Amino acid sequence: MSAGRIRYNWQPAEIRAIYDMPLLELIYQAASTHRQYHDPKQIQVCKLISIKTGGCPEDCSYCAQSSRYQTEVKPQALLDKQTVVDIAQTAKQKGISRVCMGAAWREVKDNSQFDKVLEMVKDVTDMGLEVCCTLGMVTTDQAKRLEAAGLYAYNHNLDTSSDYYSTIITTRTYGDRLNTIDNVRQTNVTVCSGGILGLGETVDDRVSMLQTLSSLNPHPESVPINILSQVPGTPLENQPEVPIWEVVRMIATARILMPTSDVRLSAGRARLSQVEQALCFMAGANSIFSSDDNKMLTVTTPCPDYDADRDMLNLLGLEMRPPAQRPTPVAVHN
Ligand code: SAM
Ligand code: DTB
Ligand code: SF4
Repeated sequence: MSAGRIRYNWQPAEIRAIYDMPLLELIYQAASTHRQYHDPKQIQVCKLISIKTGGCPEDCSYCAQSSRYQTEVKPQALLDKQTVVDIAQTAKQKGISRVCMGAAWREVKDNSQFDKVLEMVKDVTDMGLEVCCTLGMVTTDQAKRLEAAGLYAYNHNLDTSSDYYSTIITTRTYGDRLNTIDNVRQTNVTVCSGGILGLGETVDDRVSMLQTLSSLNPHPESVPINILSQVPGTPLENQPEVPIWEVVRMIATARILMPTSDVRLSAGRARLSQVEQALCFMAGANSIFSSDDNKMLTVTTPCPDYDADRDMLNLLGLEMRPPAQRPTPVAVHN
């Protein structure tokens, strides 16, 4: 294997061979690749803000915010700008360098709500933070408006393989997802796209998703790996827990395939011990989400606390990465 070379043509058999490597060899190779492109002492700590919670018309089988399922999430109106700025200010004081604003929307509509989101993006960007938005599908024109407001990243996950997608979501297609990612790529906004472990997918589905992500040129600058949070009331409420070894294999494989990307240990981290998280960092994860309200986007999914995370990073000799200077994505051809 040519560890560390940037490639856009990884084949399923090659990816499967990486994923199935003896575990310690896999971690060693991922850790080596990680060190070629990143400072391994640095972890980016991000804060999620659910700017518009619940009532979503999509039917994503894992999601607490879909209006199709009875969950403990109560729909709320769009937050006002000052609330968002205050949350971002506290996060900044705690050393957080990136704020991700999520809305439970199928797609962005050109209306006054979008205008308000653009203002939030501008104000939080002006605080010197990296701002990411995850608002559902966007057109190229909407991506350009987000770019003009200063947006640093747009999150739009593939979630799983193209084959398994329709088992999990029926209200949109994999092609819709790729199309939005492509629309964001028409701008200088960076792309954040990853998936979820534990939806009932096979290892080959994971391999297929990683192949799709690593065939994007440029690679997504950010690849979140979520562990399913089994939300009561959703069709996936009884899914078994994902073994930690599979989480580590997925992170390590993502790190080897997409060496320059940030690999984010996202939903599901709250149930991992410090030792398990340290293994994920060794395998190439270099970002986490942290919070002061004990939740990721919604109450269904716990998130560790800023102070606990700072203590953990100190214990491991890791440091919080400052906000990035804005890079310009560059296409590289094989
Ligand atoms: N509505 C927008 C969309 O779907 O693109 C943005 C928000 S959505 C909550 C963002 C991502 O969160 C999803 O793509 C999924 O990967 C992740 N997510 C949502 N619910 C989850 C759960 N119960 N467990 C793990 N990850 C979850
Ligand atoms: C991502 O991949 N994970 C984050 C962020 N992108 C938006 C969201 C996780 C959501 C967990 C479910 C919840 O909080 O309801
Ligand atoms: Fe809506 Fe996003 Fe949840 Fe799907 S994942 S139901 S699009 S909020």
